[in-house]
Amino acid sequence: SGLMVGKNIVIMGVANERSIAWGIAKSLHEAGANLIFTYRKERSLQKLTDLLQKEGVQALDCVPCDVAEDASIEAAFARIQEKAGVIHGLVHSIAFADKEGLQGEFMNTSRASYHQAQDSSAYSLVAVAKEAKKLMTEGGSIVTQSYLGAERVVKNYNMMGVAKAALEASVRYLAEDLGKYNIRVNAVSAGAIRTLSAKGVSGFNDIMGTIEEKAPLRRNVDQSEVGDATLFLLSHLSRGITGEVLHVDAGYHILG
Ligand code: 0WD
Repeated sequence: SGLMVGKNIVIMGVANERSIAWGIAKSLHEAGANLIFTYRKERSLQKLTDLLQKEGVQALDCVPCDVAEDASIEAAFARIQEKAGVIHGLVHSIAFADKEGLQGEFMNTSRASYHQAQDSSAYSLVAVAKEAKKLMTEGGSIVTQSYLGAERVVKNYNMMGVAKAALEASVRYLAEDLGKYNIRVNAVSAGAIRTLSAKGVSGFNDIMGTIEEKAPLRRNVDQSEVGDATLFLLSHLSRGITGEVLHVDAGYHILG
């Protein structure tokens, strides 16, 4: 469909072909959007370049951005402004936690790991929203990626669950701040998907097995389903929705 023709969308967080952000990129590309990517590691740029070529996607630009550094965020958005002028959407698909923090008891989380998880996974949305707003002069839509561990205790998810809770609260506060500029802010809460980041979560296979057995749809979700839901939240079709957390998890979250 041509749902996103003429729309410039920034996608942050493609590390490889399994990344949720890459599933989102494919949905947006099919809908006709112009895409701008940001990456952190050089390795990710290489993967991204290969993926774009393989899929025949012509990106407007691929821009380095480490969301842990304000200067990096500012430089990235200055370059995006030069290339695109106006942007209409932003996809934040970024999180980081050290592996030691994703096992055992939450109580043992160190101050340093806790701060790093909050900074990379929750504050980063606030920091990029502020820069994106300056380029969203025709209104816009910002979508981030969350997880059930924000709402419930999910074994081993620990401080990342606390960071996702902060992320979802940030979505609501940003939605209030930015609504007057016709900029919407929402989150997708995705089910478990095998990606590079997921490798860091202990017991991830068990989680996927439980979902397959118990979720209303009796299966896990994939990147294309998260991609299509994110496309909806970025598009005109969701124009009445802001401050929302949309579960794309085969219904798993409704279970007691
Ligand atoms: O089951 C899952 N995989 C779920 C993931 C279920 C529900 C939610 N999510 C969330 C994650 O928590 C994250 O917020 O989706 C988002 C994307 O995760 P993913 O697709 O599972 O993970 P991955 O493919 O590893 O991409 C994460 C990217 C990586 O890119 P780079 O270029 O750095 O390799 O986030 C990046 C991470 O490194 N990232 C950063 N990017 C810029 N600056 C930073 C940073 N400081 N820290 C991490």
